Amino acid sequence: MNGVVGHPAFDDTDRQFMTESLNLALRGALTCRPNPAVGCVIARGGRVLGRGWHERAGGPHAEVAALADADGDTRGATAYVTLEPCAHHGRTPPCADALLAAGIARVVVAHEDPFPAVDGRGLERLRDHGVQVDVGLMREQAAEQNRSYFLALKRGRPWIRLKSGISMDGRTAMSSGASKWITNELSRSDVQHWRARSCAILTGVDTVLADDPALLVRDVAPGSFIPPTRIVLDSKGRMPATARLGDGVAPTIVYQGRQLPDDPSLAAERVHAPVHQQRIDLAWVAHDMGQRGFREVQVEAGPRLAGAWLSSGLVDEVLLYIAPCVLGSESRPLFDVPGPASLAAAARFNVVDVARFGQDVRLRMLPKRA
Ligand code: AOF
Ligand code: ZN
Repeated sequence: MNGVVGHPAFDDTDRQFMTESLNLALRGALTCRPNPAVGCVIARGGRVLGRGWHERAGGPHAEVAALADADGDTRGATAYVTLEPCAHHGRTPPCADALLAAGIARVVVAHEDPFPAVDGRGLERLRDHGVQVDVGLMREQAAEQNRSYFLALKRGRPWIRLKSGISMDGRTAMSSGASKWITNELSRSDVQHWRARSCAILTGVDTVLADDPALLVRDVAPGSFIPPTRIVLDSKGRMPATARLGDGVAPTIVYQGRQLPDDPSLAAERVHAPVHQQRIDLAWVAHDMGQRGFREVQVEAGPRLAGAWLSSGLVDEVLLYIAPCVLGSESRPLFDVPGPASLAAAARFNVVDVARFGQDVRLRMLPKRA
């Protein structure tokens, strides 16, 4: 079916195969970074000839995997791809060329690829060779699926998710610092999946000194994800050499406000970061994490650092596990921040998802941006 240029018409078969491509993309979502998750279905006459997805950087792209799965006869077929096929020689050769060589007649794309080396060139190359290219089918779903990839290309920093477990009165720990446990086992297990999809888990040195966390991923099959880097913000150089984060089990980075000599007993990369008003510059850290190819970072921090991220305006998502218990007014708040000047000026969020884990409730929220 030919649509008006810029407004292609899609039918139910198109929607069915693009839905399948989006689902295929998910299979690589935990292993493909820093690349985007991409799925591809090759079909002809309503029949699927091949399926593929991008599993890991350096490995075949989704289109190449789907062509290999089709194993031969793909002349005149349609390829359904969740992202614009690439036109550049990266770690692998261009997918646009592979589709042309396979005699694909039509390519349906969910979302353009803003990667500078691609950025429309993939679509152009296909069209220049007489392939019908229809763009925009299930575009929102594709944008959501690779939201951190798109954000990183646009802003040069990762998607930042703030995660916390709180009591029903919004508290994260007793005044003594005790916090094991406020939320239940089911909630804490769910957190592991959010860790597994993160490129890094970030905390403050205060949390390291109080809890000595390992910030590893449990309850998720080893090998099914890339172990996230552990990050500590340490403005005054208080990171203890004996911290579990320095055990070498997963990579660790310490952003420190002071230039300190390397301590060989701590298996961590030390990065000297700028400090403003005795606090590490979070925008600088976000940019540095972006330079490292980090796409999604989960902040699991105490009230001061969580508050600083909130105030920075760099938080993209909040994941809150609420347990039905009361910790009282002496206990620690979620955010140590000055209150707004007026109710109208309060930071507000949209709740995009509510889930129950036994007696706990999980809220997923996105900031309302002015
Ligand atoms: C596609 N299909 O399945 C993916 C694409 O250097 P490479 O080979 O790792 O390529 C990385 C870039 O390729 C990535 O930034 C993005 O622009 C594109 N990803 N393209 O045609 C795929 N994963
Ligand atoms: Zn490609």
